[in-house]
Amino acid sequence: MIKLYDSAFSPFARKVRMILEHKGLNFEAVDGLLKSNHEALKAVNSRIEVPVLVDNDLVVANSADIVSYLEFRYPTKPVYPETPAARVHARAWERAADTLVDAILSDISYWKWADRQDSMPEGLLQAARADLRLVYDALEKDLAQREFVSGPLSIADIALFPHLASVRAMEVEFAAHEHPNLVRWFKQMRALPICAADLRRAREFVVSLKDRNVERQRIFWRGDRIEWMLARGFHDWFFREIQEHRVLWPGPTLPGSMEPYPRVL
Ligand SMILES: N[C@@H](CCC(=O)N[C@@H](CS)C(=O)NCC(=O)O)C(=O)O
Repeated sequence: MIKLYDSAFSPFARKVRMILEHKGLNFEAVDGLLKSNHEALKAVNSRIEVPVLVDNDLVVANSADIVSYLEFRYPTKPVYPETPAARVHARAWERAADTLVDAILSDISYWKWADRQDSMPEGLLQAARADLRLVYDALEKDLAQREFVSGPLSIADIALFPHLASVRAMEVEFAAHEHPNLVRWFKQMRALPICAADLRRAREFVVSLKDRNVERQRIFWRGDRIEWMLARGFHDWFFREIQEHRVLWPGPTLPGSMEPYPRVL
């Protein structure tokens, strides 16, 4: 029995859920970011982050590690490419999606969903546009030669999709006159059943956000998102966030003991 601590709002959880669906695996999804599920999530991941995958008594946290576990344990319909070069390329894109694209898009998203009265610091959106352009240019180059980012459909495409699906809403979109192959790729991805289902869940989540008991007062910050904010010069803004108690930090986390995890749900 597979259980996924999920959230339709988390690009990392969305990546894992799409891979479970791609592989045709049965699983139960629990919204781990609902406040009512925090204790259950904390019992399997003391960082209190989604996604976490529980496969019988085995707990796997961190999306890239979950994907790697799923590839090893359920190898049918692989998402890691076969050739060494393509595999390295696809994993590098997964990492770029997880650490760079996520950081930029998260850091400009707070004024869209968090419960706050201020507006985005001046220059932040421009910094996001400049850095995302580098991403779009690199993808355009790769996609000029291939149907998907690393050849056949792979972890690269699935990791990038949830992020790139939000760029229009975040006002940092790419366009056909500059990035025609990227636009072609996005349309092709959007039509895949796993992506169409993902978009439906994400839209439903956004529409019902105000009625959901999720944290919207304080923002959960961690490594890459802080790095991008500081590296782009918004340290004063960030330190004010800390001083004004609008920051939540992840808990410390260590590998489990290889014992069965505590059953909470
Ligand atoms: N490195 C982790 C990152 C996961 C992550 O950042 N999860 C966020 C949602 S996107 C989270 O659970 N944050 C806790 C919160 O928002 O309360 C992974 O790849 O799984």
